[in-house]
Amino acid sequence: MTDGLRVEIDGPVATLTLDRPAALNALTIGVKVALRTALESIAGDPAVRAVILTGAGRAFCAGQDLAERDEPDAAPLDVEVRERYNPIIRALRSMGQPVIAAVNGVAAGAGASLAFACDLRIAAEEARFVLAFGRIGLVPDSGATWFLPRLVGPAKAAELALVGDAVDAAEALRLGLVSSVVPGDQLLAEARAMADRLAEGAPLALSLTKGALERSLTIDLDIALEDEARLQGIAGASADHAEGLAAFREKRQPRFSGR
Ligand code: T3D
Repeated sequence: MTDGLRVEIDGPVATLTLDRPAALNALTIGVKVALRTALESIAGDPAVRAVILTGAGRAFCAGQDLAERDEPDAAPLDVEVRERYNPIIRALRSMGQPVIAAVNGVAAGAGASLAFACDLRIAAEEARFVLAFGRIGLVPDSGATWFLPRLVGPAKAAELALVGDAVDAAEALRLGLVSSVVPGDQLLAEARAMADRLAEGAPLALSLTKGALERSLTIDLDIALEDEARLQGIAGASADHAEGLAAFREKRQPRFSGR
């Protein structure tokens, strides 16, 4: 536990819990530094094969801790975003392991952005997403303007970002913003079940797939086809592909090593 972030590694799954429930897990400098450090450390740990990001108490994350904004030595916002928020988003997107956001409650401002930057989102029935930036005269940041149109389409993204109404869990499911909605008391078990399934997958193939999906939205079909061919060359030469083929022939579950 460091500065409002709990890091638990249990077998192949790391669970990161934003843990300042009295402030709805709002992001202080300490939490941002701890989160970035944890993500970068996990990215380099091949024993961790899936990650869960969640919040303690009734919120997922209320975004920037607005109390810190009253401090006289607070950094200008462009510096804060560039130096503290953006590296977290880059870490989430560049790490090979899939990351599941277990959205237990309200996700507001950069808290919503954090959830959007994860590979998968499972929501509790109590969850809601609020693009709260406009309410305090700010623009969506931490990737929100990039992720949201890709997740829900440009028209809905414009409505959510400009009007700023909350999206409840049922609406988030309808929009495709989350994969499933479950009762709050089952959220972590569902996220863990999903993480365990991902952890049984071939790590190299999952990592390459994550990268391909990331690139696919900014390249044309010809480039995507060549990208897939290149990645298949890498995956096809891996020990895990050989193991997958052997397991198929022997009618057993594969045991992937990540090589
Ligand atoms: O600034 C920069 O560095 C640039 C980067 C910006 C990125 C951003 O994230 S900007 C957006 C910042 N976040 C917000 O504007 C959200 C502010 N919070 C809310 O709008 C509401 O709290 C929620 C919609 C999230 C939840 O509403 P509700 O009614 O469920 O809870 P509440 O009563 O408003 O809040 C409960 C407590 O949490 C309360 O404290 P208290 O009165 O019980 O002592 C409240 O002050 C505290 N809290 C909620 N959000 C924050 C917060 N404390 C600090 N920072 C917060 N963001």
